[in-house]
Amino acid sequence: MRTVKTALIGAGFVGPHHIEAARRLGFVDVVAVAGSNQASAEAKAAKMSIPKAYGSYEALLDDPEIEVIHNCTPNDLHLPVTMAAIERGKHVIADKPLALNSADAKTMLDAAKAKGIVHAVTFNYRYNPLMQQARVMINRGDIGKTHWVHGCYIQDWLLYPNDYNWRLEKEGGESRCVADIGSHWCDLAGYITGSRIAEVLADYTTVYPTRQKPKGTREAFAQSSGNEEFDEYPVDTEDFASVLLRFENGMKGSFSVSQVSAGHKNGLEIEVDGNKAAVAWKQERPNELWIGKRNEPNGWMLKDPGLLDPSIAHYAALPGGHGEAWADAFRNLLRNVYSFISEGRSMEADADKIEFPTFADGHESNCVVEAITKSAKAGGVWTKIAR
Ligand code: SOE
Repeated sequence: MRTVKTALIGAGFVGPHHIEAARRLGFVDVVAVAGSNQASAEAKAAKMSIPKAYGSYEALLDDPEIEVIHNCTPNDLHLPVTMAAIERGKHVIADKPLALNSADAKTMLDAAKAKGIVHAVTFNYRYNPLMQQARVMINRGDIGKTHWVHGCYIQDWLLYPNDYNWRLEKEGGESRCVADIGSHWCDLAGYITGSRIAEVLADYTTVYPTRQKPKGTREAFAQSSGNEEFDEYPVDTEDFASVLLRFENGMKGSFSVSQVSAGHKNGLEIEVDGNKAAVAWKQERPNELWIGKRNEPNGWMLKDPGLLDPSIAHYAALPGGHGEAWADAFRNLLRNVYSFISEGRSMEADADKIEFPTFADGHESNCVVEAITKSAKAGGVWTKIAR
C-alpha cells in the first residue's frame, strides 16, 4: 500500500483520535498539524510527535507534501477550512457535522466533486463490527419487514451550568445537541436500515438559559475546576430533544438526545424492530448485539469474526472475547478512506468501491438536522426533509 501523507487541522477532543486511528493503519504518515497560532501548533505537534507545526490552516494547506487533511475544527470553521483544502486539491476527512447548515454542506459537496478530491465525513459508529453485522441481517431479511427504529444518544458532560464548550456558542450553529450527536444517531439509523428519513417532528428543551463561560477555552468532556472566573453567557440551543421520524420506506422512528443526563457518558443506543425479530446495540457495550425473538429465547451475538457475516468479518480485527470499541471503529472507517486514496481511486469512476460516508452523507445529515430544528422552532410540527 502506498504511504499517504496527511495532516491535522484542529486538535481539540477528537483531532488526536483521528491521528491515532490513522497511524494504526501502517501506511499513513502524519506530517503536520495546524493550530490557531504557532505556539499552540508547536505544543500540539510535540505532544503528538508530528514533525511540522503551522500557526494557521492556510500555511499548512500550502505544504505540497500534504495530500490529505483532517478537518477537526469547531463547526464555524468547517466551511472555510474545507473549501481552502479543496481549492488546493487536498483530500478532506471532515468531522461531523459537515457544515453549520445544508447550504454550506452543498457548497462543500459540489466543490469536492468538481475538484475530484476524495471527501469523507466521520460517522464512525457505522464501523463497529456489530453495526455492520446488524446492517447485513436487516438487509438480508433476518428480522423481517422493519417497522420501527428507536433509541437514544445521551451524555452528561454538559449537565452543570458551569460545564462549557464552544458548541454552546452562537458560532456553533442553530442546533447543538441534535447537530452534535443526533446527527450520529440519524446517520446510523438510515445506514443500517437502508432507508432515508422523509419527515420529522421534534421538541427541544434548553435547561439552562445561561451558562458560566470560563475566561479560557475548554474541550468536550473537560470538567470545570470549580474556581475559574467566568461570564454569564446566554444560550438558546437544545440541551436535550425528542424526535419522531417517518422514513421513505414507511418505517417509523423515534429517538432522544441529551447532554444533560447524569450518569450517561456516551450512551448511543439503537434498536430496529421487524415483523419477525429485532436487533439492538449499545455503544457502551459494543461487543454485544441483542437479538429479540417472539417464540424462542432472545439471543446475544458477541463480536467474533467467526460469527460475523463473511462480507463484513474484516471489521473485527481480534478474535472473540477480545473487546473492540470506539477507537477500533474509527480505525475501520479511516482504513476504508485511506485505502481508497492509497489505491488512487476516483470518487466518480470507483463510486461502487466507496465504503465510507462522503460529503453527500454529510449534506444529508445537515438537511435532517435542519428539518428537526425547524420543526422544534415551529412548536413541533411534521416537517419534510428539504434536500
Ligand atoms: C461530544 O458530544 C462528542 O465528542 C461528539 O462530538 C462526538 O461526535 C461523539 O462521538 C462523542 O461525543
